[in-house]
Amino acid sequence: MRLARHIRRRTDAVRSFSAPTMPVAKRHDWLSTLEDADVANLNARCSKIIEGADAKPYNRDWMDKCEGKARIVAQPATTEEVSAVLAYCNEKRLAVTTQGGKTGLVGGSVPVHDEVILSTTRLNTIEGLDKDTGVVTCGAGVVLETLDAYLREHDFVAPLDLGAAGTCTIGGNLATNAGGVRFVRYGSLRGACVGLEFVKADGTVVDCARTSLRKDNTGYALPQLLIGSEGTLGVITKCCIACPSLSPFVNVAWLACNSFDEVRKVLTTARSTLGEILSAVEFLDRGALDATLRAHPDIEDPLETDAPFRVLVETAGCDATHDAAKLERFLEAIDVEDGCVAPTTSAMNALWTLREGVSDAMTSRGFVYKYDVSLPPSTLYDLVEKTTERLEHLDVDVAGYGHVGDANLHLNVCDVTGYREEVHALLEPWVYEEVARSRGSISAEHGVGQCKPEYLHLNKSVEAMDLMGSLKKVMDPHLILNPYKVLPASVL
Ligand code: FAD
Ligand code: 2HG
Ligand code: ZN
Repeated sequence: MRLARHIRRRTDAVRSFSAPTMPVAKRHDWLSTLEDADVANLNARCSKIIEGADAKPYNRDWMDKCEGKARIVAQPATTEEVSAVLAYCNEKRLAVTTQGGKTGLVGGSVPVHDEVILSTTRLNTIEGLDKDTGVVTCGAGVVLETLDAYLREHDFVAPLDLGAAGTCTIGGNLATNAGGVRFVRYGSLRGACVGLEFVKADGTVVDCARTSLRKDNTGYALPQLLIGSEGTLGVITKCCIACPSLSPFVNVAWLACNSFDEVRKVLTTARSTLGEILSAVEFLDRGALDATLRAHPDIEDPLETDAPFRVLVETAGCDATHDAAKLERFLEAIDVEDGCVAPTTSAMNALWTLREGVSDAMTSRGFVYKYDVSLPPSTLYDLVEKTTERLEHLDVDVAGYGHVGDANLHLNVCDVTGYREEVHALLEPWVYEEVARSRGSISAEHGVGQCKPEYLHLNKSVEAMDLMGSLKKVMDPHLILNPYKVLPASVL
């Protein structure tokens, strides 16, 4: 029993710049083009403006798939500067893309054309923690791992955790309503966020972050509008997040399963035997495991079996003896091919690296088509099998992994030869239509970004999409905020 924390290296956000980019939406003709006079005006309003070659890395996304052509990056240090930048851009009809850690996986954080990039990374002050309520107040640009480290010093933890924690920002997490590996324990960030300060497109600062109260039912929940809005409704500048207490005793079990049904049984048994100490249930298939093992030659799979699935079950509790007894009961109750419990903190970290390293391993190997879907648990893995069959004649790697505890599958198809129209056409819209046929969601946790607006109708009714368009026009009448993202042009 030990106090554990897996440490991630910083996600390398700048890759080779050599992969081809995806097809993009046509530029809106109502938006202006940035002139030299605008740059001078923005320089007067914002304490840091990045220009020219230095702006290039901010234009290319983490996956090396999407590239914009922004001339400048505004990096405000205060809410007032954010407000001044937006007020100016709104008046001049200059489009703005807000960017946090740029780890988003749907091309939401980079411009599509020549939008001004508004980087939040200097809004990185942690204002404080209310130890009575567990509510932490901080700037939107605080890196998730930094926030979590701060909280741990005070015996609290962030209510979410994900593989990009060393780079992503809490503002980006909120803007995408990120899920991650603790969702099964702490639920959605929507529940944890008790206050937000945000800036509307016209520069108005809306302060709903004045309190660290956990309960406040005074009318419309405005922060909820911003959560998951992916930079299309406003810029989040500050947040108040209710954080759980630290559960210091952590265990990680690594199990080999022969079928996806076996994986599902592990999940139900974990829920019933581990109860409140269950803190993660993740799975990988053979394709994902091979990719991550290849990328981490220093790490060995402790299980020698060829069984096609691995499940990572983590517990985190406050009483080492009680936790050990529960874990024992869980291990006795499951029927799997093989399994082990990590004997040391470094062994735990290695297992987490195998799981969280899959995304990076796939992306480093070639061009990756990524699908992040929710499906009914009983048919969750069928999509991976059908995809493998559909692409059998092509030389591509298919991997299925994800947050099985939340019925969230990540389907990755990697083509080492680069982007191929033929592969793309076989995958889309087919994958999204398959998901819709199974009554799943085409975006479980990554959002819509620039990759999926044209498929939004598969999850939203006409009336719901129209209302989304109306809300957009109320919040951002000149449609300058993150254009070409989330909403299809048809509802604007
Ligand atoms: P960015 O990528 O910079 O931006 C994402 C979106 O939010 C953009 O649309 C942007 O315009 C908007 N935005 C950013 N900041 C603000 C703000 N302050 N105000 C308004 N809009 C804003 N996601 C998960 O949900 N679960 C996972 O388990 C997970 N694992 C990942 C693992 C890896 C290795 C990587 C690379 C990514 C992973 N992601 C995961 C995706 C990504 O990390 C999350 O979506 C994260 O929340 C994005 O945060 P960011 O600061 O990098 O935001
Ligand atoms: C994960 O859970 C992330 O590892 C990334 O959400 C998934 O890259 C992906 O497809
Ligand atoms: Zn994920």
